[in-house]
Amino acid sequence: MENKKTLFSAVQPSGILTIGNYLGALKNFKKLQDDYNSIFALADLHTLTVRQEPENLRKNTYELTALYLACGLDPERSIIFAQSHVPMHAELTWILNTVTYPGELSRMTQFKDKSIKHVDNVNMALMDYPVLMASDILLYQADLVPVGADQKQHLELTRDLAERFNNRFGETFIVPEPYISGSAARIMSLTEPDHKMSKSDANLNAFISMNDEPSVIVKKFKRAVTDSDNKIIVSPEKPGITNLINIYAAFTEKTVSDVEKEFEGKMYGEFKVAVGEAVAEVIEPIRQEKIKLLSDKSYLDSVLKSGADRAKYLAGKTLSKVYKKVGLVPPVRG
Ligand code: ATP
Ligand code: LTN
Repeated sequence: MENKKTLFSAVQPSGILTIGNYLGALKNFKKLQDDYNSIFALADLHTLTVRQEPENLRKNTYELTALYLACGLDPERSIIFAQSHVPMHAELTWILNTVTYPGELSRMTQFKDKSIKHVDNVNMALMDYPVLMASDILLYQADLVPVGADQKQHLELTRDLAERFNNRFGETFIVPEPYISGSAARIMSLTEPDHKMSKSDANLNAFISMNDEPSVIVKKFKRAVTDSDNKIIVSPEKPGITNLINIYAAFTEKTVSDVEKEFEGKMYGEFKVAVGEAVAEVIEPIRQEKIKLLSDKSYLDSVLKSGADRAKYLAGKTLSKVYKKVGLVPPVRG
């Protein structure tokens, strides 16, 4: 590893990603990967916290691997791997569970939301989700963790657990910093702009998937919910149009105020088409590249294999240190 700080992040292979995931996470992964020793996981164990069709989970795992690569993550420069291929994640979770209190987990917003959404399957792993996430991050001694705004609370818990462990057993973990980027960190639904855009939304018009073709993207933006006046400005009273401005600004790399100026006096209809076209222009080459990559599963397997080998080496070092600190007798070698 080069003498740089370490970056870790992960995404769940729980479905086809949306432009929310792209702007909140993947786009920043690419931007930051060269400035850090970068490690990107597919959080497949996290995905099991809600019911999955096994066949879909397998398919989505390859989809996400291909998407990582299509978005510009480079397996030569960054470590790309599946969480379940590196057993230390589950092992460190057990140890961190010993310094985590149930009350801390039951008040997590995501746990409360998902408990309502999956009322027939509120399982222990769903509650323990943030501890597995803390293990992901702390195993690699990560300094920086790029995520969307919805993950901020989990990052705070990670920091608390790292500090608590360090206080109890002596300096062991680096306490990581979140990286949450501005107005693109929380992209909202196109049909209910007061809700987060989510890949698991039952209404397909609520989100733009990374698999949507250009004509579909433009059509969905034309239908996006806005308000009845015609001012293209950011305002808390205008969540729909604010969301579209944020999306347009992020995809064209313009500032929000430049976008407001660009569309001053224009009609919503014209603006919505411009947003759709700007999004499609970025997404379409990624989609094409992903299709190409998906046709070579053995290449994707080889990327995950070499990523897991490198990840295991780093994770093993931290886990040995942790086991020693808590007083577990190391196994005799040979
Ligand atoms: P689900 O919608 O199925 O609950 P999710 O998309 O929220 O899942 P992940 O796939 O694990 O969950 O999210 C991956 C990354 O995308 C995380 O960093 C998350 O913060 C970010 N993200 C998710 N939704 C949005 C959004 N609407 N806007 C910005 N970032 C987002
Ligand atoms: N819970 C995250 C995905 C995730 C993650 C991580 C993100 C799992 N482990 C470690 C950053 C660091 C989510 O985005 N829903």
